[in-house]
Parts: sequence; C-alpha cells; structure tokens
Amino acid sequence: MPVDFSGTWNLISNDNFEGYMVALGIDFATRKIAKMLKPQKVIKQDGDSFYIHTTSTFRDYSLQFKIGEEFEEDNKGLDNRKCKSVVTWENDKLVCVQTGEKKNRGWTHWLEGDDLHLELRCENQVCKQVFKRA
Ligand code: YOG
Repeated sequence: MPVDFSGTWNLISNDNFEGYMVALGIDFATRKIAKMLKPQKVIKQDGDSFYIHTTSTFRDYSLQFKIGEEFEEDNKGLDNRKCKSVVTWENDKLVCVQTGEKKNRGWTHWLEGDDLHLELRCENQVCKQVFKRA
C-alpha cells in the first residue's frame, strides 16, 4: 500500500523559494509578492490518480496526473513554460520530472511524521517546503 498524501495542508516553512524563483526567471516584483504567501495544498489521491491544488491569495495552480503517465504541464500563472512531466513512486516518495527548457526541473513529495514535505528543483536551486495538516 502506498502512502496517502490526501488532505489539506498549510505551508509552515519555505527555504530558498527565492533561489528557486530566480532560477525560473520570475521577475522581482512577482517574487516579492510570492515570498510573502502562505499557500495551502489540497491533495486528492485515488489509487494512481492524483489531484494537487495549490492555492494562495495571489495565484492558484492545479495539477492532475496518473503515476507513470507523461502529461503536458503548462505552469500557468507560475513561469508559464510548458514542459512534459511524469510522476513516479520512488519507495514512498512521489517524484516528478519536468522536462523542458529548464534543466534539472522537478519536485519530490514525501511524508515525515505528520508533515508533508516538498522539494522543488530548478537548475542548481532547491527550495524546501514543509506543510502541516489544516
Ligand atoms: O507544486 O508545482 O505539489 O503542482 C510554485 C511556485 C506564486 C506565483 C508553486 C503562487 C513557483 C508567483 C507550485 C504560489 C514560482 C511565482 C501558489 C508548486 C512561480 C511563480 C500557487 C508545485 C506541485 C507539487 C504540484
């Protein structure tokens, strides 16, 4: 039985979000707003199907995928670059590879105790986010 990420999660820490956004080419004014945000994630997991909705007072982003099935991701409202994404299990971690213009782009989710962890990667930058259940 895989881990169940389902639930509503609130951001409690956000390490090097600035570096990650710079790597994505997000402009200064947008970064200034974005780093003040405390996004919430709603995750719905049903077998191999996932729905991840990240919401904030500024922008929202939603993603739907099935494990192992490549999909087109538009990153609308984020950096707006299209990429081909695929999410797989690596033991109990959910690993997404986002192939496109930016090298080494992707993210990993895992659970640690009662917390949801997220590592966001782009080029040589790693952002580390931790969420607690709402
Ligand atoms: O999560 O891809 O859970 O999609 C990454 C922001 C900030 C907009 C957030 C809005 C990257 C301005 C999504 C923040 C910075 C800055 C709330 C992370 C780009 C633009 C939406 C993500 C995965 C894994 C699922």
